[in-house]
Formats: sequence, C-alpha cells, structure tokens
Amino acid sequence: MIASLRQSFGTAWQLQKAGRGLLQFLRHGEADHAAWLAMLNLHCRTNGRWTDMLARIMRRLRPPVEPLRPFDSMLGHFEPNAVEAIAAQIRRDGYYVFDTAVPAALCDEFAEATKSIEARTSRDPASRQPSAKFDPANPVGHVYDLPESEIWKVPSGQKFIADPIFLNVAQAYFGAEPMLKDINVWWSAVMGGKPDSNSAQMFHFDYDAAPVWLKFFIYVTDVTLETGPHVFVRGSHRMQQPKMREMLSRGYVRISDDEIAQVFGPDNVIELTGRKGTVIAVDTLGYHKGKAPQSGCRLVAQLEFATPLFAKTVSEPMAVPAQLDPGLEKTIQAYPWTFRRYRRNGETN
Ligand SMILES: O=C(O)CCC(=O)C(=O)O
Repeated sequence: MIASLRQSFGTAWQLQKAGRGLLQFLRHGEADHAAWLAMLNLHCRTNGRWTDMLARIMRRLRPPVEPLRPFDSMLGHFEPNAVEAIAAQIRRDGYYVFDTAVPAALCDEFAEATKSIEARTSRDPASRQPSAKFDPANPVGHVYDLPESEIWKVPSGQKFIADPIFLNVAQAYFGAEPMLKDINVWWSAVMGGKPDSNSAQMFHFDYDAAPVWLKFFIYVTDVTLETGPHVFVRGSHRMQQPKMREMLSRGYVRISDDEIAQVFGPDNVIELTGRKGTVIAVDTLGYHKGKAPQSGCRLVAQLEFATPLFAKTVSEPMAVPAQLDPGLEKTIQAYPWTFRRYRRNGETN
C-alpha cells in the first residue's frame, strides 16, 4: 500500500517536471536537462508507454514542414514510397541496412582526413587522458571521438551531411519534423579485445534525443565480425513489451550479452557487418552496442536526427564554416528546418 502510494506520488512528480519541459520547449525551443531526467524516469517506470505518448505529442506539435518529395542521393534516386517502405522496415525491426553504399573513394578520403584531427581518447568522464590523433598501430584509447566542429570543415564529411536520404528517412520514420541533432565520428581500436562500458561496447538503450530519433551509421572502413560491428537487438525498439518491463525498470544501465540473448533470443541479436560505404539506420531506443574490436579498427560517421524537443538548438548551437560544399548549401536551402542547430561562422543568430 505504502509502496504503491510512493510509486504514484513519484510518477506524478516526474510528470509535473516533464510537463514543465514541454512548456519550456514551446516557449524557448528546447527542454532542459531536468525535464529530460524526468522523461527518462517515466520511460523506465512505464515500460516505454510514456515515450510512445510523447512521440504522439511531438507529431502533433511539430508535424513535417513539407511532404516527402523525390530526390537524388549518393545511394540512388528515391521516390516517397521507397522512403516510406524503409521507414516501415525500421518500425518493424528497429534497423535497416541500405542495399546501396556511399562511394568507397569518398570513404577513403574522409578516413585519411580524420587522421590529422586531434580526437578525445576516452569517454570516461573522469579521464584526463590528452587528445591525440588516431594511430592504428599504437592506440591509447578504445575509441577516438572527433570534435563535431572539425567534421564540418572536412569536404568529404560535408558530402555525407549533404545527402538528403538521411533527413527524408528520418521524417518518414518520425512522422514529424526531423532535425539534425549531431554528428559523431569515431575510430574504435583494439584494446585487449575486452568491451569497455564507457565506449558503448555493452548492451544499452539510448534516450538522449527523446522521444524519437534515428542514427545513421556510415561504415567508413570495412566492418567485419573482428573489427567491431554495431550489434542491434531486433525488435527491442518496440515499447510496452511485457518481456522488457523488468529490464527497463532498472534504468539507464548496461545489460550482459547472456541476459539479452535470454530475453530476446539469440537469433534477434544482429551483428551488422558491411563493406566500407555501408549505411545503416538504427533506432537506438532498442538495445544495442558496438562489439569490441578483436583486430584491425573501425571508423564510423554517424548522423543523428531527432524531433526537436532535446536537439541542442538553444543550449549548444554549432558554428559551421561560412563556405560549404555546393551540394550541402543546396540541401540546407531545401530543408532549413533540419539544420536549425547550425549557424554559419559570422552569423549572430
Ligand atoms: O559503436 C557502436 O557501434 C555503438 C554506438 C552506440 O552505442 C550509439 O551510437 O548509440
């Protein structure tokens, strides 16, 4: 009785903070960290029901600015029905592997450029390890994260960002306005072959872009079972499944491989290998991890799209070069709402 009262009181308290976050979003364009914590808490308490509801709210508050239209991409020509079919597969499985790829020469050019950029070599928040350029023969960290501002300066990186396939699939999947939330590029290195929890090498779910988002992984190098494939648990992105209730109620924690296989079945644990240029869309609300590389190394460029509730338009706007690749200029002009977080150098707002 007391426990259930405490539970109801706790839920009401979190709902109040989440509601305040929605008001903040409507007034100022972004909800704050306290609202995010409350929403994560509600997500875990309700076995994801809260998140499904919030996604419906965001569809109402920020519907697509324009309907899908045909476009050309590095991956081919797309008509709206083909994009909708991809979104339907992501809705079913939680991920989609494109059957065409980014040109290998562009991947090589990008990989080469990343080697001269200083990267963060540890994701441990307490780490004081200095930044370094990636040296595959002598790695000092499990992952090397490149600063997003540097990626925007790389011509081949601008070609990735310019491709309209990503924002179109995101819009079809969300049924709402897609915003580019951020771009993450990182090398994964062999560090004894053991998974590092801070480097997302153990199963977990994401929530930072709630309530609905999509991450596009571009494999910039060949990814084999040995070089650290992304691993996704098929179907685990669907909320309100009774088998997930207990696991989700534990919150934002790492889950062992054995438990994942037990709850979802080993056949649903998908190791996503692919040649360089492979593109994968993943709804990382589902359980996933990067497998720790056993040999070689892996370079991933990741574009994350989200509905705008927590996109860092207000708290962390990003300055990008005034001069951009003509293809990227064209995409920004065609879909300005997607790039609202990004300001040209020299612009004041
Ligand atoms: O390195 C990986 O494949 C895992 C990435 C990941 O956990 C994420 O992007 O949320």
